[in-house]
Amino acid sequence: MIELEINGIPVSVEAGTTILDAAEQVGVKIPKLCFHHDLEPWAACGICVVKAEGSPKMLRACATAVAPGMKIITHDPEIVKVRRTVLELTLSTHPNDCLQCGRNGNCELQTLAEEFGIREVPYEKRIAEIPVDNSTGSIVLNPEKCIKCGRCAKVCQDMQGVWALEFIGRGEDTRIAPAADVTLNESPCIKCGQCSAHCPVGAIYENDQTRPVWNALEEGEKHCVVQIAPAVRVAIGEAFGMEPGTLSTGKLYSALRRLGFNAVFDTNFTADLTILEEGSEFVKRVTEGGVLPQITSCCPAWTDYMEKYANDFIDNFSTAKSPQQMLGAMAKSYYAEKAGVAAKDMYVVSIMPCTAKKFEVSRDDNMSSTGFQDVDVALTTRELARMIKQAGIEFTELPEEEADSLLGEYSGAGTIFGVTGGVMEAALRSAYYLITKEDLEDVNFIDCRGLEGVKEAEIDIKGTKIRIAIAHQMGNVEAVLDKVRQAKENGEELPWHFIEVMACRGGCIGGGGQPHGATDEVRLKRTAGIYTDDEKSVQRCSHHNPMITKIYEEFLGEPMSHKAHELLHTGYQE
Ligand code: HC1
Ligand code: SF4
Repeated sequence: MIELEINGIPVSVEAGTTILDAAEQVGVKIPKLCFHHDLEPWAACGICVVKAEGSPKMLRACATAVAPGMKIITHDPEIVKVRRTVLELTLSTHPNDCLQCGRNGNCELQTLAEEFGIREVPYEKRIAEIPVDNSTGSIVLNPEKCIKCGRCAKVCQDMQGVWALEFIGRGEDTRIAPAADVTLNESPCIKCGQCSAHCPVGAIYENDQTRPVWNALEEGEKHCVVQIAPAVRVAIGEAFGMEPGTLSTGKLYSALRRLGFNAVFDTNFTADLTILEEGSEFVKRVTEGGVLPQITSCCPAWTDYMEKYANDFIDNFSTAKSPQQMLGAMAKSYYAEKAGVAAKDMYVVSIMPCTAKKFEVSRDDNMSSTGFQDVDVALTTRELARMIKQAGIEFTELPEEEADSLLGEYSGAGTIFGVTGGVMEAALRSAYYLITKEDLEDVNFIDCRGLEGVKEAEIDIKGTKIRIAIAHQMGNVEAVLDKVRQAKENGEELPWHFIEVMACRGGCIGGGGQPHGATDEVRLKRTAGIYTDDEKSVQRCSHHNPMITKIYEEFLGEPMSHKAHELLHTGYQE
C-alpha cells in the first residue's frame, strides 16, 4: 500500500492508484471533464490539475499515480485560477443555448460553470458552424457543442472496437467526426449509443422521438400500446434521484398508464417467448445437425456489426426476432384480435435502454405477417424519463401497478435478458427442459454472470455436453469470432455450441440509452436489481410462464410453427 496525504488527510491506497481516485476515497472531489472511469486517462482537458509539495509543476490528477509520502494539494487560489481558465476557454467555443439543449440540467460542463460561478467569458466567442448529423435516426452528433474531450472517440475505439469516431482536422479546427468526414450512417457506426452515454455535454445524444409519441397519445386516433424492456426497470429511477438498481417495474406501469397508453405490456413477456423460439431452434440445430454455434440476435447493434463486418456468421445467427420486435408482432396480431382493434389502428411504442433499438424498428426484415412495422417508435429510458417529468408525474410517489396480462406476465428468465449472460442463462434453463422433458433442480447458472468480458462454461444436459460463450462490450467480440473461424479453418471441434453477444458493457443494463453516469459500480447495482427480480419471480423459467403456454395453445400452435415463423422470425442482409 502507498501512504500519502491529500490536503493534510492521510490516505493509504494500492500502488498504481491515481491521485484523482485516492482523493475520491477521502471525499475530496477534483473536477474532471475528459476523464471517465470506464476509460484509460489521457489528460486532455487539464481541469484536474493539483500540486504536489516539492514538485515545480502542476500534475494532472487523472493520469498521475500516487507515490509514497506525496503531499497533495487539490485546491488553492492558483489551482482554482487555472481550472477557471480551462473552463472559460472551453466555454468560449461552446454555444450558450443551454435552455434548448438535451443535456440542460444534466450537463457536466454546465455543472462546473455553475460551481465555479462563471458569469462572463473574457475570450472571443468562436463557434464552429458545422451541421448537425442525424443520419442514423438513432443518435445525433452536434459538432457545435463538442468540447473535444475525446471521450466518445475513446469509447467507440477502445471499448467498442468500432472506430466510427475520431479527431479530424488540425489545431483550432480539430473536431470529432467519422473518418473522411462522412455521415455517421455512412461510417462504421453500429448505433450502440455508448458515445452518447459517455459524452459530458450535449454533443452526442439520442434522437428524441417523444414528439410523435405525444402526438399519438393526444390525438387518440390510434390504439396506443407500450412495452418496457428488462433493463429499464432498474435504471429509470436514477433520473428521479433513486439509487441505481432500484426495481421500478410497478411504478413504470402506472406512469405509462397516466401518460395515456391504452395497454401496458412488458418486453419480458416476449423475452420468454424468444426463449421458446430460440431455445427450440438451438435444440433443433444440436439434435438435427444444423449450423453451430448458434449466436443470439436480439441486440441490434450487434446485428448491425455482424452484417457489416462478420457476415460469414449469418447462418449462425438465430432467426428469432428480438423480444422488442416479437412484442410488436404479437400486439398487432394476437392482442389486436382479442381487443377488436385492426393492426393498422395500433401504435406500438417501446421503452428501451438502447439507441440501436430505434434502428431495429425500421429494419426491412422486421415487417411481420401483420403487414405493418412491428414497433412504431422506440424511445430510450432517458426520453421516457423526460416525458414523465413533462407530464408532472411524481415518479417516486407512484403506486405499484401490474402490466396488462395478455402480453405482460413474465418469468425470472425473461427479466435476466437485461444483463450480460442473461439470455444464455434463460435459454439453458429451458433448453434443459426441451431436451430432457425434466426441470432443473437449480436454475442458477453462476458462470454466465458478472462483468468479465468473455465468459465460458460447459453444461451437461444428461450426457449432452453444451459449451457456451458470452461476450459483451463490442471490443470483446472479435476474439470470440476468430476462435470459431480458426476452428472451422483447421477442421477442429468447435469451441462452443451457443454464443451470446451484447454490444454494451454489462448487457442492456449498460445500454447507450440509459440515464447518464454509468460506471461499473452503477452497472453492478443495476445487475443486482435484475437478479433480485429473477429471484422473487414465481416462475424462473420461460416455459413455466402460464401466458406463454396459453399463447401457444390459443394462437401460435407450437414453437417454430409456420405461424411462429411468419410473425416471430427474421432474416439478415448478406
Ligand atoms: Fe435488451 Fe432485449 S434484453 S436487447 O438488452 O433481448 O435494449 O433491456 O429489450 O428486444 O427482452 C435492450 C434490454 C431488450 C430485446 C429483451
Ligand atoms: Fe461509436 Fe457506438 Fe457512438 Fe456509433 S453509437 S459512434 S459505434 S460509440
